[in-house]
Amino acid sequence: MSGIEGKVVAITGASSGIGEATALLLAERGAKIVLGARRPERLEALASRIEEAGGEAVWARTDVTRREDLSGLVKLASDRYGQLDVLVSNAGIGLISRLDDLRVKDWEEMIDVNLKGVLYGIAAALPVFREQGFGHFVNTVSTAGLRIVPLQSVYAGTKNAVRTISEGLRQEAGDSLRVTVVSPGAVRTDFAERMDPAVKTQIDKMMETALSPDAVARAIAFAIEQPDGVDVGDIVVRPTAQG
Ligand code: NJP
Repeated sequence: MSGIEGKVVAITGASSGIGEATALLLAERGAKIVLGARRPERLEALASRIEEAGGEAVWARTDVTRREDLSGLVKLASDRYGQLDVLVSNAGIGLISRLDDLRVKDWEEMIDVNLKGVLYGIAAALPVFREQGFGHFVNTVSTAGLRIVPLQSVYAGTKNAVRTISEGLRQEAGDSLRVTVVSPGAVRTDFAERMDPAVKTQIDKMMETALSPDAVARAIAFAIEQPDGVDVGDIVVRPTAQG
């Protein structure tokens, strides 16, 4: 028995990249997976892939900017599997640009997805975790918040807000709930697809040495598999070559 087998794990941003890799790894190790993202066709295909490999998965179209969608995702876990052990709040976007460009709509979108999306996850899962007497929040943040560089200030700000809230949550959580933040460095995913072409060239260069999303999935699995009394608080996973 691993510390993952039988756990019910809900994952936002499960339709691609780190979320998808995490779903596949945890399912392979015996977790029951509840998949959330906005693209149902990708979630349906991923759930089928997990089931064909002998695992268990359900999915719900989930836009993390809508509080009721997070409530629905958590309810799906409880209705289908009777509990929720872990919520991985992984959905995120990186619309990076110079502040001078005043891309205020992009700033707002990052706040809505990266910050408010995680808060809505906490609002949905915390009462359930309290009622159960156990639960684990895993929030995907970023090395962008550890080394602050031009273009990434609003993105890094949303991620560091989550880092701060996660630490406050950990302190309030008491001895029965666990809280983990995972900071990926450059990871080869669809993350840069929506970036401005000028910025994307810079990011594409970073992607030459980027990690496979499996590397982050393994870090998340490490946090989840620990015995109940062990809270892995903060994990940084970046390419050896990243500055
Ligand atoms: O990127 P990608 P990653 N509601 O684009 C979902 C952080 N990170 O795996 O809704 C719900 O493949 C989207 O699904 P869909 C990053 O900040 C990455 O790299 O169907 N879901 C997709 O599944 C993020 O927090 C790097 O479009 C929403 C997922 O989010 C996390 O890693 C570096 C949504 C994004 O998958 C996963 O990103 C780093 C919404 N409103 C931190 N909007 C990196 N890749 O280099 C988006 O430091 N999604």
